[in-house]
Formats: sequence, C-alpha cells, structure tokens
Amino acid sequence: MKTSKKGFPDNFLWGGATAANQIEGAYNIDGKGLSSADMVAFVPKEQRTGGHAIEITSKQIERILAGKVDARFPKRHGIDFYHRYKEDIALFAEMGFKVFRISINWARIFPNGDDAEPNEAGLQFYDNVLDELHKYGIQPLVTLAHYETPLGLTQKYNGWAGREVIDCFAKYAETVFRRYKDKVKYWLTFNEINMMPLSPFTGGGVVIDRVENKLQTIYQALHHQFVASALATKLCHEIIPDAKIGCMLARMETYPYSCKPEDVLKAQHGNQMNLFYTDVHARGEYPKYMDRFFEENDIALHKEPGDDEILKKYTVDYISFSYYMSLTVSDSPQNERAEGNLFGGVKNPYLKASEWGWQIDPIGLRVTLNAMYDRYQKPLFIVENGLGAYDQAEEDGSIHDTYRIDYLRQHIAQMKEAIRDGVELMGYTSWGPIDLISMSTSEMSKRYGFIYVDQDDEGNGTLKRSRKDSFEWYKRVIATNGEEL
Ligand code: BGP
Repeated sequence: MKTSKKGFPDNFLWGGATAANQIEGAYNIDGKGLSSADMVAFVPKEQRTGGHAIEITSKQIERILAGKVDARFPKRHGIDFYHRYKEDIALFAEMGFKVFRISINWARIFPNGDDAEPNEAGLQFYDNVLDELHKYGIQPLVTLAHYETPLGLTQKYNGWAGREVIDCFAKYAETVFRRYKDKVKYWLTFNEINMMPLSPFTGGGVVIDRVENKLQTIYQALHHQFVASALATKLCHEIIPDAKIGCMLARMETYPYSCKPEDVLKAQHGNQMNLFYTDVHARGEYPKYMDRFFEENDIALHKEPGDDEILKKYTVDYISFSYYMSLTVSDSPQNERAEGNLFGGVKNPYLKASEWGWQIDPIGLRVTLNAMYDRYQKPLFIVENGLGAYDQAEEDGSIHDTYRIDYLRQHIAQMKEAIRDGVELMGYTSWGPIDLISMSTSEMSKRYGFIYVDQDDEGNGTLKRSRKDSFEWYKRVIATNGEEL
C-alpha cells in the first residue's frame, strides 16, 4: 500500500487565537462599557467544579457593581494587550503567523450594547491593531462575540434571552463590517455558540435566576443568536463581498465507552446535541432530532415569521471549531466520571488527561475533521487547540515546554492525515499563542502560549514577554508549512 504524501496547502493559514476579554485589559478605558466577562472573578482551586460552568446571579451582579464583592477580576486586566499590542504582534510576526484571531469587544464599540452611536475610541483601537497586523502581512480573523456581551444588555433584556438583542447585534456587526471592510476578510459570529446550555451568562449574558424554565430560556436565547448569526452573515456578504464568515463550535467528538448498543446510541445522541449548532448554521434549519428534545423538555421556541427563512438563506461559508479533547459516554452508571472534562462524560482508559482533566486525544481530531467534512462539505477551520499547563521558568528565564510541543505536534500530524483523507482545512490557530487569562478559571497559571507573560494568579508581575522553547518550534512548523513537526 502506498502512503499519500499530500501535505498542507500552500495558502494554509497558520497562526494563533485570542479573545479580547482574555488579553486586552483596559476594561474601563477610552469609553469601554462593562461586559459579562468583567463580572467573572478568579476561582480559587478548591472551589472549582471543572469545565466552564461559570454561573452568576442578578444579585451577584448587583453586589459586584456596588463594590461589595471582595474578589479579583483578572479578565478586566488581561495581559495589557491594549497597550502592548505592537510588541505582541511583532512576536507573532517573528513566528511567521499568516493569521491572528482576535475578538472585538462589543462593549468597546457600543458601551451599553444599544447606544445610538458607536464609540470612536474603541473603533480606533481595532483600526490600530488591524493596521499593525497588516504591516507584517498577517490576516486578521475576527470573532464578533467571544463571551463578551455588554452588561447593559443583561440589565435591560436579560442578555440574549431578549429578542431586542438581535437588532443591537446586527447594528454592531454592520458598524464593524463597514469600518473594517478593507482590513478584515475572515469573520466568525459567535465563539463556541454551544456554551449557552452550560453557562448562559458566559454564552449570552443571560442570568437564569430570574426565570422559571431554565431550558426554555436558554434555547430561546440560542434561537436569537442563530438568527443574529444569519443576519450578520447576510450583512457581511453585502458589505464585504470578498469576505468569508463562519460559525464556531466547541467540538466534542463523542465516543461510546463500549460497543454495547446502548452506549453507541448515547454517543450518537451526544454527537447530535453537539452538532446541532453547526447543523443550523450550515444546513440552514433546525434538525429533526431536536423536536423530540424540545418536546421532552417542555421547550416551546418562539419564532417570529421569517426566522426560518433567514436561517435557510444565510448559511455560513465555513465551519470553525475549538478542539481540546474528546468525550466518552456510557450507559452504565458504574463507569468512572471524567472529572474536569468539559461537558462531563466518563474516563476513557486509552487517553491521558491534562492537569485540568481534559482528555487529550489527537486522533479524535482526525476523526472529527472527517466526520464534520463529510456531514457539511464546507471548508473547516480549527480556530482553537492547545494545552493548558503550568510552566516552570528556569533560573535564566528559559521555559522548556516539551509537553506543549508534544501536544501540538501530535494534533498537527493528525490534521495532516485528515487533509490526506480529503478534508478541506483552511487553517489552524492554536489557542493562546501568548499566555493569557484562562476562560474557565480566570487563572494566569493555566498557560497555553509560545510566549511567556510574567504575571501570576494574583496579578503580580512585570508583564514582560519572553519566548518559550515552543516558540522556535512553531516558527519552524510554519516555515516548513507543517513538514517539520
Ligand atoms: C475555549 C474558549 C477560549 C479559551 C479556551 C481554553 O472554550 O473559547 O476562550 O479560554 O477554551 O479554556 P480555558 O481558558 O478555560 O483553559
């Protein structure tokens, strides 16, 4: 048997991915309003429940705003990218990045989410960042909403639970499309849109303590996001005809624990519940299997006339996803739970887990790339992947992060295999190319970067940037277009 030699396409987009609320800081500078992320406090280790289940009540928000909560809010300060973006982008350029994923913090543009006019200082900041990227020939990939709902929308409409937010979002999207039409050709609507059921506040600024039927509220809010995403797709195509716009999912390839038919069925259901989001975005309609789920959970979605047509008409150009782990499910209650694994599941005996319990599975990436391409026949883009780990700086400041290199090498090798299998893959942006604040725990010590940032969990440090061993490694990967791993 011959082995295919096909490698990464010449125009493959190598780079890194970030989110405004995890890097920028400057949370109340130059007219920025508060966003959901600014309410998220540091979670001490003993209080962690694993995953991303950050829940906040309306009472807690009131107390935070009244200054009655004695906690730190690391996402308000990030790694000060707001003032250091030039230095950081120069480092990305040194690694040879072809693309850099950022998000626009909506509350920097519309401080309350529904203001009459945009905030010019906020718009100017992103102009500066985009210009800096283009200076080095780096393509920006921009997420419109990465867990950053303006807090004003939570207070007024309960975030995305309120239908009014669709119009606010459409106005925001139109504003940034018009402003950056010559500078941004790759867009994403909602980051990990499937986060909503796990954490409605993170996913959509929704506080669920005010509502009776939690699931009803969550899926209604999601419906609003689907419609908003389709409207943004429409606007993007009209305003920037040569741009591509995609959706974004936290992909959980779900395995049956055994070949017992009950396990297999459960895994199939798990995959459906995960791919539901990309089904709506790519196929343009709610899949039939959701009818049963809605019925059995007393969910009656309210759709306005025209909603279904909008979803059908404005489907995405490509599908992007984050991939950190796979998920294994079992029908037997005696199986050991996978503590810390995002979205639960049981322990997969063939996989090792990260220090945060995320089950590492490079082959699962090839499985999922094949499965998704097969299902949608649309280009795919891996916009997050990486290993969160504790790094140890040596006396001379060097950091030998071989574990990170191993993780990335194995995943990239599987991407190459998937391309040989025939998958159309546009690019790869590893998560957190520079250390940043953790999304789920607000730790600084959960590091993903090729670039080290001198800051600890308490927010102490010089914020000095330095290169880890993985920096040179990734630079080589990009320079050889994935041939040398
Ligand atoms: C994804 C989010 C990112 C990011 C990443 C790693 O879910 O889109 O914002 O942070 O996960 O998660 P964490 O920071 O919790 O390790």
